[in-house]
Amino acid sequence: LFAGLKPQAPDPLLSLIALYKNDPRPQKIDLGVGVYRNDAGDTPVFAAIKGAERVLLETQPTKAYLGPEGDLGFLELMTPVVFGEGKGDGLIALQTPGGTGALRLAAELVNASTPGARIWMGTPSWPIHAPIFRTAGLAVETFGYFDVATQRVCFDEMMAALSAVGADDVVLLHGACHNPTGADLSIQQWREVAALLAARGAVPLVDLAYQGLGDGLDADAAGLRTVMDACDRVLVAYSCDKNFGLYRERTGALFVRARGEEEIVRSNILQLARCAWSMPPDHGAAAVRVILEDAALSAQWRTELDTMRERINQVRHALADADPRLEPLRDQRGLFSLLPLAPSQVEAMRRDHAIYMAGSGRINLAGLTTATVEPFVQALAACLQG
Ligand code: PLP
Ligand code: TYF
Repeated sequence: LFAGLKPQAPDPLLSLIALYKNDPRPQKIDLGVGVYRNDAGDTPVFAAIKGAERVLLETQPTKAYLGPEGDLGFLELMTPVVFGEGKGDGLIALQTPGGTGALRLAAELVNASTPGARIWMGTPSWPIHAPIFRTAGLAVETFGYFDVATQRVCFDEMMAALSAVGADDVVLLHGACHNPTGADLSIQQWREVAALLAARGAVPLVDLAYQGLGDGLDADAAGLRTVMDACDRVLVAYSCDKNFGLYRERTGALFVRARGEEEIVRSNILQLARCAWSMPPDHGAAAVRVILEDAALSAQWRTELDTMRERINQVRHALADADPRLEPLRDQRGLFSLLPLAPSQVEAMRRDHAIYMAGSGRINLAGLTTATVEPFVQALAACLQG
């Protein structure tokens, strides 16, 4: 029965958790998995989430099944956060197990309609994107998105590639805080991409996993909203796992605009979700709903998110101030930047300095603290020279 299975590599990012844990050196620094950490190096539960959990503990009347869409209040209250006040009418919305669940469901939906449809994505990208799409049956096409040496988006290359996309092709776009590069499109570039996709009849799939960690909730959704203004068909894979600190609670949503085809699309999404997980896990979305229903908890959440964002951007400034070679990181956004390191240099950082980062040279800036910026910059300088 299992003879046909091929060996599979472990998740390259999640494998770093164990590697780091098993390193006995006390000065070790974890810049691996994309989890926010405060200046003490911790990832505490948001106070707003704790508040919402207290409310749920006292008032939740039942654990009986919800419908297949998940928590409707969560979806309704998240819609203006994502799409803007008064926007998002007519969208199909479904709660999913994290942003990953939303990406997989979006890919399954496309494949159910057009088996083997093409999905275009810039490289580098989150290493899990391509396998998710291929597992769902899609054909992945790539174009160069980011030049590591110059630390810039290759916008001309991207536009040249996208000018060849066909009607009904899907194009993956990172909504904000690009993983792994931190390099996002400017709003002018978003307008050009949105106009091109609309003109060609291609369907954007916007992956928004870090709303609020870059420049703020509205600013980080500006690209997505530009796409919504231009295109009649849009897929949005959304994650609450970073901006509500819910990670293991697996909280996300798929939003779909399918003008004129809402009913057939909705029924297919429900069928696909039913055959995958039936109903999404409740707790994270219920906590988010309780926060968004309550003015005080909402204000507390926004303040906590502001604090996270400000700290990440402070680390960016500290790195850029400490070494002119890191100047490009100042204007990048979100948890990640991609350093121009060869695999041997990434290995040397780990072996000689106990600094853990993804094999690609990606660092999670939130893994640095006021105390560790300096040793990190010195270790990096040694590896770049060595
Ligand atoms: N998309 C991107 C770009 C990500 O970095 C992540 C990472 O967590 C996800 C999607 C998946 O998010 P979740 O943990 O909610 O599944
Ligand atoms: O890129 C990251 O580090 C985050 C966390 O399978 C993550 O997106 C990594 C791998 C994975 C799920 C989440």
